[in-house]
Amino acid sequence: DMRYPDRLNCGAELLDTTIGRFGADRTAVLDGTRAWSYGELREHVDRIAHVLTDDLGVVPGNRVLLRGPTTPHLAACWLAVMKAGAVAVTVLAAQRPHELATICELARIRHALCDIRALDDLAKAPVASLRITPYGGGAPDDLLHLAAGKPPFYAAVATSADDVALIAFTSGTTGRPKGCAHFHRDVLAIADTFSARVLRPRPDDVFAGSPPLGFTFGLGGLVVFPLRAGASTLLTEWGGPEKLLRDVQRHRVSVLFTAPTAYRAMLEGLGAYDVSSLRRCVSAGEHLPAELWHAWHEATGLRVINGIGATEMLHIFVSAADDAVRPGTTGLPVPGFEARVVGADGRPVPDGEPGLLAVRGPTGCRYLADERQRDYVRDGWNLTGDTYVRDADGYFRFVARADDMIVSAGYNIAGPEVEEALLRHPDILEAAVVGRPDARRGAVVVAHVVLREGVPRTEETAAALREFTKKEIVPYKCPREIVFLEALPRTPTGKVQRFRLRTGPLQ
Ligand code: 3SK
Repeated sequence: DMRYPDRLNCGAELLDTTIGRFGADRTAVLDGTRAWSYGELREHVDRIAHVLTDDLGVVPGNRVLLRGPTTPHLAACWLAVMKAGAVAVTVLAAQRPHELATICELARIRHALCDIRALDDLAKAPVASLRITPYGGGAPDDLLHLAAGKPPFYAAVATSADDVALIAFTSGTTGRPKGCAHFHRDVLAIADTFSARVLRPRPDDVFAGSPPLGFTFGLGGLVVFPLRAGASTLLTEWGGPEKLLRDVQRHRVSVLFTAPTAYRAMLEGLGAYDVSSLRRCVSAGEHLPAELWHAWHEATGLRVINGIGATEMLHIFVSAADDAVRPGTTGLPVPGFEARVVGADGRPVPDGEPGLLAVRGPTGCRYLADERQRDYVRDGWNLTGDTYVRDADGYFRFVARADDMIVSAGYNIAGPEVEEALLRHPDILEAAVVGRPDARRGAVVVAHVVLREGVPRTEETAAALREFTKKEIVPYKCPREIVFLEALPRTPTGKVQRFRLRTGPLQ
């Protein structure tokens, strides 16, 4: 049941209510050198909340920018903003001064809490009257120094369940950034749907993963879900797949959140680590090919929980776990959500036919003043921009991002299907397939591939790969051209930017 009381503060729920349920002594957060119990985390949060209201003059509804690598302090700042009834706008480390300025302007930000290591670009952002409070530098005006002098208890502001708790920015894989507003009840709803019903964490779980807290995949998976469940969470900066494997071994991580690219990369080094503590592995952010699901299953015995989420929906809304997993599909609507596949007219198409994925549930898209709201939400259904098929058994199967369908000589070709075929070849690490504009055919299929180390980037290799795909899929879908790249172009949240590949060689 997704009904919450009218007065609801998600920060108080995640801390005070969790402490009421599980006690204050369990470990809440760790970072490799220290661990805070739930009681200690609450003290840090409450002292920071005092600084926000008493010293900085933040009032409920004010938007507060948060910027820094993933650390327990960043999570504490986020929770303090929640308890103070303000609105958290967490940005990615990769965002540069001009993007930060756009975000500050769109979200009308006047206050920022910034890790001392991420200060430079924010200080350079051309924003009028932005008050930046640094943390982690030890100076007398440092947030943590000010917090140390505050009382250890703060009574959370009695926000309404429908007050905005956070604004998450997305620019998708291209385009102007859009701010997505989410309420206090939305933050709890993602824990009470996907996490409680599909992931099913336990208080003795240790969470870890790669997505930053400025990406709602990371905020949910590494802060909201573990705290709602009374579990522990490792909050460290992303240091690559090898470091993640080391962390899993060292901290006996049991719940892992990351994207397909990292699962693929971790497979390479898996043999050198003890990952027997893992019991749940979540993959989202991009399509998880069946072949990768099977490879991870073979190597670890674990059934990856695939899912599709969106910044507009806050978190995952189609997924499946355990025996319900059908490799190669995304899964079923998460309990609490409804999903269907519709045509351009918004009406459902028959099972087995491709169309646009439409979803509705306790969360939904609320762009800050943006005309694109009308494209995203139609008749109460959120259109995510993904082409899907619903199989006869009700499972949702990813076809392509709607923008990534290739129309070549009258044929409809889904880039990801060609990518999956290429990825079955042992020499290929990553692949991105796009339609390059072509006067005669409309578009031609071009594959961009990253080869495994040591495989020569020669015309012979390209010819062998083309021959290989002809045995895997019908010839009209096979790449006409194969381009070798060192790495695929990606957004700061790790999604492949196929639009950058469409127009020719990368700049
Ligand atoms: O955008 C995504 O891919 C995503 C996936 C899972 C949860 C949240 C998000 C934003």
